[in-house]
Amino acid sequence: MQLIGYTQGRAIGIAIDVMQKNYKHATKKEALQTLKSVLENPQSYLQDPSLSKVAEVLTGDTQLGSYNISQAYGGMKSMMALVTETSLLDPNEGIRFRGYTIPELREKLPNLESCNEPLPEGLFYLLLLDEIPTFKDVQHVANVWARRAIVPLHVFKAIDRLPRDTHPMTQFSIGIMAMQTESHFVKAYREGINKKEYWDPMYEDVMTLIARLPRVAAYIYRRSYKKGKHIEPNPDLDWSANFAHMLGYDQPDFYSYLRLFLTIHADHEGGNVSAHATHLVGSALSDAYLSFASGMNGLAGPLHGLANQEVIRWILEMKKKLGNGGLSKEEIEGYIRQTLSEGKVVPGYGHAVLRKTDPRFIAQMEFAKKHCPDDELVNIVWNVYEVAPTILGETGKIKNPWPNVDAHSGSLLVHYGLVEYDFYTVLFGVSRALGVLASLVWDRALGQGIERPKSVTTGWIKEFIAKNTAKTEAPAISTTAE
Ligand code: NMX
Ligand code: MLT
Repeated sequence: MQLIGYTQGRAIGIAIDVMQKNYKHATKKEALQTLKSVLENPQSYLQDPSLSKVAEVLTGDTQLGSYNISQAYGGMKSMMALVTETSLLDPNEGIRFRGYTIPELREKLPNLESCNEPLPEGLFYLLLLDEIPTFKDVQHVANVWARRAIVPLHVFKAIDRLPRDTHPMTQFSIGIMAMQTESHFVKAYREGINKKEYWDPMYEDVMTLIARLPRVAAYIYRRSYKKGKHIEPNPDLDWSANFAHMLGYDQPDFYSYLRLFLTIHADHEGGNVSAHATHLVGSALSDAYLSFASGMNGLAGPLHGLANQEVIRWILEMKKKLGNGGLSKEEIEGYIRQTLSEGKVVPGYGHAVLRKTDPRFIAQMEFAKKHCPDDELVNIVWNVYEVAPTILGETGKIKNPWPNVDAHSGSLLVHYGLVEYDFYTVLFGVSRALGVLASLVWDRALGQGIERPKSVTTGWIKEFIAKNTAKTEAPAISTTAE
């Protein structure tokens, strides 16, 4: 039953506007200046009265979609109610970052001579500016992040107050929150900044926050698992390799894998829990630190980012139960059926939007085929992939029986020696910062409003059904802005 038709005048306006805009740089000499000048354009574009089409959709009430009661109870799946510029997810094809698929990005984004995988610095540039960067552009971003990477001492002290066995994602969230003392946005707001300028201190916070995340993450890893023996950053390395170095993994192949990992996990349009939480909290004009920490608290859920640790835990438990020898496909099948019969999910499988194998899974499978085709855990992951979709499909209720990004990452991390699987979601979080924080800058640049959907009670819905049994569409309550 249709509950309420809804309109998205302002949201559509922003989307069309951004899609039509051609952001071209005046100069590439000073990266920060360039980024800022590009970001300055959207507001003036939006406010140009000669652009009647934009003005029309901004004030218009064009219907974007409709939805039903089951969606209101079931997590708002498929409801188009958000505008996120940085990426778009097609159920069958998978993610496109600013229009580019993952294979295209592996081809087009700049990389180092020593490595075929893209530099995530370049992906961030693309997400922020909607333009494939040159190698020089990527160097600019890398330099800005390297300059801003020093983490204030009180952040480490805040983390150190927690018991050492605190889950790494909890430590990560607290570390991010502790960095909020440095927020430019908070200071600018207190000083009475004009709302048209919000994007500027937000951009500054975003660049500083991303610059510092690998250090905070590596600190948590070394504190939790390596007796607090920390490793100083190496400023000569790129963002990913330096992160790997601070974690304690200096193999060139691991550098490559981390570059790929940090690129492919960065964004998955706006409705996933971590992106939506960041956007939602940011809509109250909470700064980048508060907003991103909220996103990370969502990522820490087992149905979302924590699934990458759950996959390895599930595989290791299967190995323990069935013996440490090679696992036959029949044994794996039996274990999947047992997991389902115990009312548990098979981690790494299924998706709220995707209806095919996740291209992020495929990218990692390709990487593994090239770098470690004989690895035992990697082969178990591939064997699970051969049998799980059929079994999950047979249940008749799982909408997507195919693997998602989390089904593969853990096996590669174990391959390179990073076996402490409780840490895996922190790696996901460092990557996710690139997408959700680029989006947060755009949220402020485009003046997106405070998020405040209407909620009703079950009693209200029962009454609504009673009154409208014969109707398919009924505007029983107004959804226009209060
Ligand atoms: N194993 C067992 N049951 C599943 C699975 C799975 N992998 N996937 C979905 N189902 C169940 C689901 O729990 C639901 O059961 P019920 O009706 O009893 O509540 C039913 O199938 C229908 O669910 P869907 O509509 O197919 O999926 P939904 O959109 O609700 O959830 C996920 C999507 C991703 C939360 C779900 O597929 C899942 O729990 N997967 C395992 C956890 C996982 O891998 N999460 C990572 C997602 C990617 N990420 O990084 O965030
Ligand atoms: C993600 O990367 O955020 C996950 O695949 C979950 C989602 O898109 O809902």
